[in-house]
Amino acid sequence: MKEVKGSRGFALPTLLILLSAIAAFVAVKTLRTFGGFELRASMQTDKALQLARDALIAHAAWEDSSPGSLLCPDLNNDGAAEGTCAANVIGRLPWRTLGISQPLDGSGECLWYALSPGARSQLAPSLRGQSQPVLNPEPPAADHPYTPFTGELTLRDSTTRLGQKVVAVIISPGRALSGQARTAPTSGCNGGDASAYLESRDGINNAAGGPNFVTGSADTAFNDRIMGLTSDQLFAAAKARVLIELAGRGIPAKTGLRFLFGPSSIPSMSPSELQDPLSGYLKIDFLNPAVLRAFPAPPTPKADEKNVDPAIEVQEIDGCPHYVVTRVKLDVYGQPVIGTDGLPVREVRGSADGNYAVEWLCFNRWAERTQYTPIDPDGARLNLTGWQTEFSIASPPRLVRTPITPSP
Ligand SMILES: [Ca+2]
Ligand SMILES: [Ca+2]
Repeated sequence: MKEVKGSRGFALPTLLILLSAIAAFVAVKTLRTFGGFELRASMQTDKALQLARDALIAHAAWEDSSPGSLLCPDLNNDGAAEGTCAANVIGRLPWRTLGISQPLDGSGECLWYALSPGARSQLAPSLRGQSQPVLNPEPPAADHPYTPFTGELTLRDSTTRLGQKVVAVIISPGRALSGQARTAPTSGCNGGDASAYLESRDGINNAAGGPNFVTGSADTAFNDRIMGLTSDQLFAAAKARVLIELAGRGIPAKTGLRFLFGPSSIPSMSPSELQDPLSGYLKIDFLNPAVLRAFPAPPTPKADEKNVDPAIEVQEIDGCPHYVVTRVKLDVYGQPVIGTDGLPVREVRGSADGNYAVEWLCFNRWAERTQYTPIDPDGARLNLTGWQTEFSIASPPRLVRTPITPSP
């Protein structure tokens, strides 16, 4: 009994100490696990935002409307971008159209996305420099002013109180906060409108669709995290595409300057005649029929009873070519209208379908911002800030990065 008593007397404090130690261990472990969970969620959000941004940049570089233009958000929650969208709409990231696996933030939510109205790829290249911004971030030539494209959205950091111009924003909505009712997923993402996901801070409501957005540290009233896509990031990739289209593709050369220098171009041009002697930039007249033939043109449209003798013609807008479809004008009886010259009168039916490099190169003023060096006998070197390419009739363009060196 004594032994038992003695052992019980020893056991109780030991047990208490042991229990306290276990409690402390569990508390520390729980805190660590919770902290680790938060950290992992935050890293997952960063990863999703970066994947989305990279995919948008890659898509914009190969956008045929104008390199650097961006696709519309997904407005009906099916993962695919809408073909057209109004200015300042916000929707979900169109991950299916971007060709990536669905990026989810640290709380398992789909990402939201909004873009500059002037960056929408639905806008015809011929509107650039007219009613829509020129999609070119480089400072303009003195004789042809435009505003270098920096994006029309402003992303404010509520912590630093600094704002920056961005072309697009990608938003991690975070978990639902008090008052936000999200519905069950119907097609991959949870349902509900933007206000069920995005909040306001500093008088800026992220759910409003822009042009102002706000990011900052999370609390109980705000947990959106936004990554901006700057013009610099966007065009670092898009400029490489511009140089490839200018130089020309195919072996043997089928398009671009390489075609223009070659024997298939009638007349062919000599590399030395395309340099502006004063500025060293590329000097090319995109309205010159030989130059037009060096770039893909729309196919001749099909004829029917309303479209008599349809043809592709070039309309000049501000020194640039714009492809339109023309046809014979018909009177109310369906008979050709004859002009004073005795020939059928023609009318413009509308813009030709599709996007053509010769249009977006000209309307976005890329040639006049590209440094050009002829290389004998049939090649040249092109430079845009950050990129260089050399090519000849036989050699397709080889792209080399040219880092910006600090000025002395
Ligand atoms: Ca859609
Ligand atoms: Ca939120």
